[in-house]
Amino acid sequence: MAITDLRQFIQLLEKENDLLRISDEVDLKFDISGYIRNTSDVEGPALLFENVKGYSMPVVGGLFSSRRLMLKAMETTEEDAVIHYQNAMKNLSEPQLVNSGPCKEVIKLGAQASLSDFPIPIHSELDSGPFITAGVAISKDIEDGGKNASIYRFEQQAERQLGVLSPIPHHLGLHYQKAEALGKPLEVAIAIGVSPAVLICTQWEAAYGVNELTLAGALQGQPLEVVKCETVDLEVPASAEIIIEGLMYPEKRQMEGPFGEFTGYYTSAYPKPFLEISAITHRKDAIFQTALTGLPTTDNHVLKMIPMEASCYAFLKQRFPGVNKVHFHGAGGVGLLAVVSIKQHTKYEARNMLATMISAQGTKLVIAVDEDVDVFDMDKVMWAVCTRSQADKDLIVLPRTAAFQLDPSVPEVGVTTTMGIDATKPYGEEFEEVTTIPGAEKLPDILKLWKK
Ligand SMILES: Cc1cc2nc3c(=O)[nH]c(=O)nc-3n(C[C@H](O)[C@H](O)[C@H](O)COP(=O)(O)O)c2cc1C
Ligand SMILES: [Mn+2]
Repeated sequence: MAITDLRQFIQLLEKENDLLRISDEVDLKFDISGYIRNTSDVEGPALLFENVKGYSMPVVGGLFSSRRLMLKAMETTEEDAVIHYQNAMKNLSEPQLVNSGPCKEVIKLGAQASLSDFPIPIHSELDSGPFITAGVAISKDIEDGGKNASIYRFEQQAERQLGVLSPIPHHLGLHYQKAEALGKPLEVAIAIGVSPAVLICTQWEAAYGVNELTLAGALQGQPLEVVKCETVDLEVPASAEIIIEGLMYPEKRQMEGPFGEFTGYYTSAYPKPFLEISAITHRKDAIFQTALTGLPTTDNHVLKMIPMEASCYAFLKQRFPGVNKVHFHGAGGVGLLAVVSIKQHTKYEARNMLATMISAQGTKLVIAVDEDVDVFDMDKVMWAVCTRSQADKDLIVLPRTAAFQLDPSVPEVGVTTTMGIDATKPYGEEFEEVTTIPGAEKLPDILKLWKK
């Protein structure tokens, strides 16, 4: 069954005992993010907060707090996830325009619209205020109409004002830059509480001008239904819980931040553009969705993993057919740490692959392992590093390359050093035998026995 809205995903999680309802009263300030922090750290259930202090609207969060939940959202398995995502990228489908949808049950225009109606959480200690963290911003190029849909953080600055972080070359930032250069306001709509496919499609690193929403239909196995907005010329997912519409005017800035980011550190405050809200529409019994960002691993990291792995796998496979699996580990936040398993066909093939990754991909640490090592199991990856590599011959260091902006360890802005560790067995040489226990995999599942 295709999941086409947030509620169906919540139902699925509840049915599979992966949703916990929190009926104790929670405060918007730190309680919701605290609970999500804790469930993220134990790869626990997604959370539905039914009793948010001062609000009748529930909040759902942590829906992507672990890879297990992400796989459920994609209705796939670990084995098939990357292929599933790649197949979807090959079968894009235009969103289907429909006349109306649940997101139009309540329509509030102009001064009727207010962010105070919505339980927007405050996440980390030094955050400047409440942030919408699971909103998909939809906008288009003011000249050629090319569309974009992606997740950006939005700071609640006033009743009808949201600060926007979309630094160039991110596409909302480019849309705004173009509109501003022409002295015109940019129309933006933000969809909150959408089908998992809509959130996941936004993490596809699609080229400028490509509408990420064309991937959502392919991911969810049926066309994405969209409706026209009330006050801006944009189309938004019909089944969304909440839609915020507004304009980003040229030459206007306000201080935004700090905010606890996915690096595990705060990004500091500086003046940024903002959205002036022209309308809010929502379901009658809307559910507000939030996502945690912060010290790995959080929703923010998990949402990016499979899309990044799918792109990187396709890139590496062209040049290195022996590449088996690619995993971007959350600790690298997500782009800075990758593990690649490879079946080598020539001596030093893994080294060539590492050199490619640490230069072309800008990943700070890439570890190559043999096919018998599970790239998702860091214990086994580190075992391979400790028992199959020697630093004097298996470490590749590439000094002075372009840096990921938010890495606080860089010696100067924009500059970093990347490295690769070849933890594969030497090609074509005898190596020690790995210990195994014959038939262990055929014995009854311990966890199932234990739970009985
Ligand atoms: C939960 C979450 C929050 C994010 N917040 C931001 C943000 O505030 N600003 C930003 O530029 N990118 C943010 N991103 C990353 C972008 O969504 C991602 O890089 C996307 O591919 C950019 O799309 P674009 O190339 O269309 O701009 C976030 C991602 C996730 C999963
Ligand atoms: Mn884009």
